[in-house]
Amino acid sequence: AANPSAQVTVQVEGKSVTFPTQLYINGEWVNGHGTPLKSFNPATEELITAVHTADENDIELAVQAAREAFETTWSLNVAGAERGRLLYKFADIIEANLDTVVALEAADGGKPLQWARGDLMASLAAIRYYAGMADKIQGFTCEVGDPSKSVTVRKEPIGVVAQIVPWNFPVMMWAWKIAPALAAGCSIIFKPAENTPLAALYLTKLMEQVGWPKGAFNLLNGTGKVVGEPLALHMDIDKIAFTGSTAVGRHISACAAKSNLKRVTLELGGKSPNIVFPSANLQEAAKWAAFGLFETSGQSCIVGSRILVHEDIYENFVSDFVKVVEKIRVGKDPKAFYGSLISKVQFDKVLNYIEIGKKESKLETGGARHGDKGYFVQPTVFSNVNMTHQIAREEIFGPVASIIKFKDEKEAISIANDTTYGLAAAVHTLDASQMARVTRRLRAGTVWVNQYSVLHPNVPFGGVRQSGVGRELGPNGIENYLETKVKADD
Ligand code: TXE
Repeated sequence: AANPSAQVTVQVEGKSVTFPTQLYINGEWVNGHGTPLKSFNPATEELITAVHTADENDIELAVQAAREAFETTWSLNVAGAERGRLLYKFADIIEANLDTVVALEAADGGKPLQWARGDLMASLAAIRYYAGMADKIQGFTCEVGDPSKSVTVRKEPIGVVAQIVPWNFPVMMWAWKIAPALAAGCSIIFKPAENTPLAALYLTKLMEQVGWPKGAFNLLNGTGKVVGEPLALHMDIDKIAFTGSTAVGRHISACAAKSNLKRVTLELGGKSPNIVFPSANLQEAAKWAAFGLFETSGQSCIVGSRILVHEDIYENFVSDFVKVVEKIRVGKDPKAFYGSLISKVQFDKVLNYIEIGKKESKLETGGARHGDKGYFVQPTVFSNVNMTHQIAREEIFGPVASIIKFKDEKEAISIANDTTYGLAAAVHTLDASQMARVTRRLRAGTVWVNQYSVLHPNVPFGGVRQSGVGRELGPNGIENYLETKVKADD
């Protein structure tokens, strides 16, 4: 297929938006030589636009540009305070164009506008957090036995980094990745998900107003196979940061090992437990359980898709929870709590899990498509689920809750940890000693207490076990982009 024009004007969420569709390499918009990608609005199933994609040679040019910038005009040649200033300036420019980015994000991902706006605010917070950190990267000196000598331990940017993100939070995942890397002084080759390329194109256009040295940031669209994998295998990329499925994360890790042992950070899938004990405020627990599962149509890595409930309160909780869930509004209007799934593929996958669930357990509510246009799925709740069921073991990535009964604290912990994942978990209890015992034993990167899905830019986020490697956000987020160098004088 022929490439789309270099710049397009599209109608999204009632707004007319103009942005480039090309690749951004070495500070210039250039044609891609790969097969163009089509981006659809999953809420309407309509084509928004096609975008250029990279081929092998385009990837090579981007890596060379990133390397050249790293060695000459960027990284150690630019003071931390200046790197921070650029990021603050960028955040201000994004904020001045917020409505446009929100509209693109909402249309490309099928989200209600107010949720896209929330994602944007969180993204700005992350950019500003790392802007403030750019001039606070510190090493130390220490004596080395001989009191007349000492060594200096410095933190230096890792080098050229590739960043690959998924489609569920296109702008937020972009911000979590580019902000710490640019604050650290790395140069970047960024690849959006093939389903959601639009916001990154527009944001890159805004980025040009800031004045980064050319080559510090490069944007390549394309599929995982054609663009993602060559980045993971590239001999001159020093680090790869990935968010996506566990299967692809494992593959990226293998590619890194097989090529140049580039550093790898991974943020992968989950099957997070949300445990409700009898002492909890059940109404509150039901609300948090619904919030923590149905946000973004259940297409979030942290969703509490296994709701574990004590047998004494099981019946009551199920009935409270179903009442809350039946009030959830699905759609794209301002009152909607969640929008459509991202694609036909995900829609079919989720509906298939729902059919499996109907055979394995008891359907309490939902269980079908919502409406007849767009990939919307009703909020769906299954009870009488146990850990032999497929819907309790596999990541569904849709608005589907499994409610599992437990008899005591020990069994709750054992069911909660009976997964290969370990991204998040939550405990609902008003018993302080139980809270302490259970949070300590849960194998997860984040354990919420009497809440769910609450993230902050200054708090590390990531998974244990097969949910990932490393942490984003907080001070850990910038460490991912730094190496330690020792200077030992004679
Ligand atoms: O993810 P992929 P998909 C889970 C969720 C979902 C399932 C499939 O369960 O249903 O994964 O979604 C790039 N080398 N999550 O297929 O394939 C790809 O281009 C390098 C959880 O969309 O992992 C995209 O940019 N890169 C998750 C990114 O990986 C490759 C969010 C994610 O796509 C590649 C998304 C390859 N060989 C899905 N293959 C979360 N943690 O939130 C693909 N990619």
